[in-house]
Amino acid sequence: GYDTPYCDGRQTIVHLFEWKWTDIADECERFLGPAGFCAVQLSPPNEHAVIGEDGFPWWQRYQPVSYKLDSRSGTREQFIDMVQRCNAVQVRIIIDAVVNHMTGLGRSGQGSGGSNFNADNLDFPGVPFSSSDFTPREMCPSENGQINNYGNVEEVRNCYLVGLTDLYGASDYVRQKVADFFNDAIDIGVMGFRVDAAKHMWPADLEAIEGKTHDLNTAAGFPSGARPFFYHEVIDQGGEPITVDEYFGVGRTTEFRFCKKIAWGINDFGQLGSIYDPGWGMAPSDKALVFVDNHDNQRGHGGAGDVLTYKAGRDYTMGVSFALAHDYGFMRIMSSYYFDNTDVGPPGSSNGGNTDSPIINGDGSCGGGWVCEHRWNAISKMVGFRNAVAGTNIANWYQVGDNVAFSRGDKGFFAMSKYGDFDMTLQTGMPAGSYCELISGCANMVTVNGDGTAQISIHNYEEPVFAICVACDG
Ligand code: ARE
Ligand code: CA
Repeated sequence: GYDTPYCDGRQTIVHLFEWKWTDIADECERFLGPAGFCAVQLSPPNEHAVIGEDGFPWWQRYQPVSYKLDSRSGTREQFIDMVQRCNAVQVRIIIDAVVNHMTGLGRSGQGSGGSNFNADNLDFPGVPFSSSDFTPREMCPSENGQINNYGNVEEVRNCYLVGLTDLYGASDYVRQKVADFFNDAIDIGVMGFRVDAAKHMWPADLEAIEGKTHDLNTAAGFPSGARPFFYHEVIDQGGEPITVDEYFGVGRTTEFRFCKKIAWGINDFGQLGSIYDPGWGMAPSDKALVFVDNHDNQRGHGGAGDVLTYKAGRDYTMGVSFALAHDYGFMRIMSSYYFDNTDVGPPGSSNGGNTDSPIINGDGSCGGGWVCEHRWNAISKMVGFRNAVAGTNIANWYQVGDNVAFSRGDKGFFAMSKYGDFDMTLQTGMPAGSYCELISGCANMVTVNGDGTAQISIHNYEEPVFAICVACDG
């Protein structure tokens, strides 16, 4: 099905937001492969508007001009090289696919790949798309042609999202052009797609597009007959008529309630026990793509409010570590650049020039304006933990006050103490033995007794997290 990633058991996607392809290829080889990441989610790889008057913001990438693989992150040649080098170290590539719309009204000129376009004339010769490929005006019930009311399903799917020219997904020609774009990427060796603004597309149109896609490329190491992996950006926090379950037939859905649940749970550990709340309509585990924050809600765009970001420091470490230890959903980690201005693009981009590469410091952290949450010590170690305990469920739950602990079957045990001060003998559910504590890099060893109990100690304010597992390399 479309909800299955092919990662040889690896369990975590990292969104390398606005990274260049050459840097991603390096990062796959020097870090992501060895650390056990499943895949990288890219910023949109296709040709986009270049919006100098707003300082070349990150969001220009969400205004497509054509499906040429030529973007701020790099050329088609660099894209192919990245896919091959990442696949070679078992790290798969996932495209951020912006296929609900083209650029915003009022925009014209040349895109990042040199194609001309004129949005007001609905003219995108680089595809080509022309006026008949956009949703007919009479199908949009709103007065100004824009989405104003999220309570009206026709409006959400047939009108213009923040002025973005809306593609007519019922048209076979449009479906084929989108499928051609997907197939080009699949044939290069890409594993899957995050479908941007999928809430604004009819599920039947997505199903038709997916039906036209190739199987994954066996030459890139995928099993024969494997279908591409899809997750759909559907912001459903209750209270609107469009719900995530409408998309379960076409892949996974982004679960935005998880972001809030994690933020609330870190604030009050008493709420950590109900992170997955089916009563709130949250997607079941095998349909949910989960994350603590994303590129929108970390900066006050779609679905913001009550989310932890890198700016929360140790609270963020706790939130992401807990999410990685948990058994709910398929996990995506955000990897950001520092920002104050919520429009600003990646380091180096504001003069229109090239994006700066991250600097890798001697201690493994990033510099040059890049946060690299995926390299934070506890977070990267917990990626290994999640792989080691895959397939097990939470057991031996303990939560009292500001401390929480649980096992993952008999494969691993996790604990977290809000103020980094915890000593207790707990049932780990694990086989007797001596285990390396992962977060400390094996500086601390832990003895599990014959009855499964162990003395669990946390004395680290900055990284108040503890993890042991059978079959983790430490
Ligand atoms: C920019 C300018 C606009 C301008 C437009 C067209 O900011 O002022 O009108 O260009 O010229 C991103 C940015 C937008 C940006 C856009 C295009 O966030 O600011 O617009 O790129 O450059 C809704 C959608 C959801 C969407 C969020 C942001 O449902 O799909 O809005 N998220 C995705 C991406 C974004 C991206 C787009 C879609 C567009 O992840 O990065 O936009 O490709 C409630 C509803 C949600 C709604 C939310 C916000 O929570 O439930 O459904 O999310 O409000 O309105
Ligand atoms: Ca639409």
